[in-house]
Amino acid sequence: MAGYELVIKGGKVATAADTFMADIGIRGGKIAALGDDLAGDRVIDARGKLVLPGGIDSHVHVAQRSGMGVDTADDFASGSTSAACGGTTTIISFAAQQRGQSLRQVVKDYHAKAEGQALIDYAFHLIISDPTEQVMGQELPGLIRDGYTSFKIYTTYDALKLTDRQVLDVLSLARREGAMVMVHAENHDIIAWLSDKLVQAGRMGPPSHGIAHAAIAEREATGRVISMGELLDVPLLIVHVSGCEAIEEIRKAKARGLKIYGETCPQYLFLSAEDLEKEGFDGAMCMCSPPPREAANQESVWTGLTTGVFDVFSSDHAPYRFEGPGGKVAGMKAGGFKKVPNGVPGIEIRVPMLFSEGVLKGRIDLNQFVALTSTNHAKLYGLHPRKGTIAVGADADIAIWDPAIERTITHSMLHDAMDYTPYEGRKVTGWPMTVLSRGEVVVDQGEPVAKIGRGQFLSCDKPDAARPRGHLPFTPEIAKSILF
Ligand code: DUC
Ligand code: ZN
Ligand code: ZN
Repeated sequence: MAGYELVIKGGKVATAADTFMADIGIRGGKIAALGDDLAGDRVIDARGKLVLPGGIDSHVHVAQRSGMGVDTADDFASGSTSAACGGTTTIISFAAQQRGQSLRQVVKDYHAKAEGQALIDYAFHLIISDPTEQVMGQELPGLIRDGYTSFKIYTTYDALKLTDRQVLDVLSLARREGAMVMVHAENHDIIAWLSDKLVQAGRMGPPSHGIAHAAIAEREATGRVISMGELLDVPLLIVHVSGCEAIEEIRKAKARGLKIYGETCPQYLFLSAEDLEKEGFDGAMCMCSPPPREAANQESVWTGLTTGVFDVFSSDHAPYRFEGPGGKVAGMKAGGFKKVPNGVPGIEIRVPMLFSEGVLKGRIDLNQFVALTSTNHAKLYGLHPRKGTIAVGADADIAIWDPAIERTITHSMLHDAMDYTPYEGRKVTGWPMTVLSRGEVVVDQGEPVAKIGRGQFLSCDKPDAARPRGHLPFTPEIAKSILF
């Protein structure tokens, strides 16, 4: 069969491994051929353009209620539309358990929020805050087998924090079932102690958030969970890593051969502690956890990206509005920095900002860029090779980039439901002007053109990346009695 439903012609194609000139033939929503002179019913002229796998953003919060009871501004419709307009074709968001809730019910309720709402495909991670016997004995193993193969745990936040003993329970379950464990690693008591002291001293402003969430607290918890992962031989992914101290813990663990993965985000490259010091309440726009560090730290994050300490670059899009009920200003007025919802938006600017500052400025090459924004996410979370690459048989999730277009980021050009962007006024070069999801053009000339609700739920395989190394610090007999 020669003809294709759609051919993307004459573009420069890049994957995580290679860059080459090719036409792409698409049939039935999948990539059917890569070659020269392909003919199709419809043609997209990609001469002078870059043709890349659609981004995968494996850390986004949409249609989620925070521990403080604040709803994200974005639901699946606005969040997925904004993602697509920034070149992302798959998002993975969180079905978040609050204590006392059945995990099965949480997943069911979260599906109801997503059903018929997404523009692009989506999968779920789980958040485990209450590892009861029912959850650990039945619900979680069942959900992992049903395609929810990754979950996030926290070492901080009163409403979410697990004890070290609970972390070990969860890790041993992940090992047995083959799930990927993501960790929010900050030392809870250091943060709580510093916060209380700062409040007692009357230091209620956004900068105190950065001081309380000390880089040392991040380093300590990162090192601690890595030790627990090593003890039980369980791969771990440390999410939203901000400080050079935690980066160093991950680097050392990788150098010792441990399967420890790292994620960082735009806010740690493009924001700094100085942004928390802005006039009035404006500093609250840049409050997230962990917080942006001092400007010099940004270079360590770049080095982590260029040297492979970081496997994935995600947005950690946590869209809490600035104004209005539940917003950041209301939080500041109600009780200062401790009452401000944590998080910054970034789902639409994630890939373009990394392209502009990373690829065009020569810090990372195009193939590293594709790996960090797409391929590695698919591999770490069991979506590869269906997602995250340009190969025969993969879904035709493709972003066609104009590498020379210059744009100035303003909130008004973005498609989320927020009321600000912390990146207002930043100039970028390069933007994914045409985006396809399963062969359908969902973004044309930078604007959404497809129907909300076409996005499909993706069940995830158990990722190879989550398989233990087989190096336990116990004899096989002891391991058997401890772990199975
Ligand atoms: N952790 C996240 O992953 N996102 C937003 C806030 C937080 O603490
Ligand atoms: Zn977190
Ligand atoms: Zn997050």
